[in-house]
Amino acid sequence: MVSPPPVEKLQAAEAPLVAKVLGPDFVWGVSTSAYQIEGAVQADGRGASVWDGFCRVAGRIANGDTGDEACDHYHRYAEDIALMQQIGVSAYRFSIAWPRVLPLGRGAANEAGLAFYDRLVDRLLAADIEPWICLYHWDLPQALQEAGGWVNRDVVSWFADYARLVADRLGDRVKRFATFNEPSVFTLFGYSFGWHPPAIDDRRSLYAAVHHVNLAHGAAVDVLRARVAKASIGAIHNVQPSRPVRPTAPDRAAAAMLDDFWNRAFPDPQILGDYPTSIQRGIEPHRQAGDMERIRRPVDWLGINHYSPIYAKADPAAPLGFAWADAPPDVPRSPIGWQVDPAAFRDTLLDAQERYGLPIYVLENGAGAVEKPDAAGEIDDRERIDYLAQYTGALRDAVVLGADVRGYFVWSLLDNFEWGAGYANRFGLVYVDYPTQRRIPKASARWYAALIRSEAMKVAS
Ligand code: GCO
Repeated sequence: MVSPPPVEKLQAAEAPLVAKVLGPDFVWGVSTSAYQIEGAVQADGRGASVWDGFCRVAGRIANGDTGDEACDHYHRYAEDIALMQQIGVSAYRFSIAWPRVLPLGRGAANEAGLAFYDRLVDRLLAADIEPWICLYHWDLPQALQEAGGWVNRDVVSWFADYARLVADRLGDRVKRFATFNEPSVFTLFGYSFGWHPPAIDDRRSLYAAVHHVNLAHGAAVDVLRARVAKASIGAIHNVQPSRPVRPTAPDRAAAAMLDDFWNRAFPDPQILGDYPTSIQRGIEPHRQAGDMERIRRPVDWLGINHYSPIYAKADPAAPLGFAWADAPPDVPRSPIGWQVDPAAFRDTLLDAQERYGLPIYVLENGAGAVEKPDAAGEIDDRERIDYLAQYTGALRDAVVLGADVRGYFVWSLLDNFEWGAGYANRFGLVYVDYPTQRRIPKASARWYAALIRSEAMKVAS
């Protein structure tokens, strides 16, 4: 087991002056997800997830990478928690691997899988780091996919039963729960674009999945509210301005459709009580009496993931009439080419505050890069620091302008399995040398540690 670097190695880099006091209760965290970091996919009774199989379909994942080992967090969680302590975060958002605790997705629970999350939560609490659990970060048990997955309305009860198992096991120590991570991503990419499992392109299945995920969210909220004392519940949505790639009427219509789907198809019914108009017709065949009340269950906060604006172009042949487009060539970009636009982040927070009226936690923000240690064995990730400085500055500006933002979680603690990009794109504050599983804190880890300390030393104005 490689020991983490001594604390003095995490000396504060020059932390930017954070002019706006975010207050002593502001939550500074880091985020990960089960399939992207745990590895140990065959260990201790874990069942298969849809991603285990998807990674084995030729051409789906860069370099033929899989999450089989990932960051081996299943075995190295204590070391990773020590790194969180050194950075100084007060919260850690992670996801439960559904097939690790219910190998077939329903029926018999896996005690060894539950015991892992017991150990993880207990170690976090001992380190004075608040656990934030996300129930679903895309790793549906394969056995449930074979029973229809998100297209089968029975999935609502399967998910509620899974939520109950987690609530009863961990709810005495964990109060922060998210039902889903980025439902618009895994439904659109899984049932239209073919970039995620089950990689089908079928409009009816897409809308069925959308509606059943929303129903599952509502059912899980009810379970968590009933079984976890003082539960603080939300869902995590990717919220990003949708822009036409060209100033033409067809592309503007495509961007509006992508906006409705990407940004509204889940938070609107969950918080406001109905789907955007453009979505409603597709949902109709799957909607039953009382469904909208089953979906709109009281939540305590809105989780927002944000990286950059997104772009659409008209595509009449596509099931939803739009196709994904790259940002225009002349915009500032992160090292992996995502647009850098902190003003869009500020405005996203303000718009979300106005539309939904809930406390906001930013549960993912960060910058990817293709990087490796320099001759001295360090990773001087200046571009990531620059991105994080701009975006935390934009968050501060949004707060000054009235957004009730109460926390910020960097994606991610560790370099990890970046879905279709495999391990090529690195988002971590900490570098992972996969062949040895050695962790190397990057300059951005020191920068973030300094930012947190500079904030903590301030007194709320
Ligand atoms: C997402 C997912 C993360 C990604 C991260 C970088 O937002 O796509 O929640 O799993 O790894 O966003 O793409």
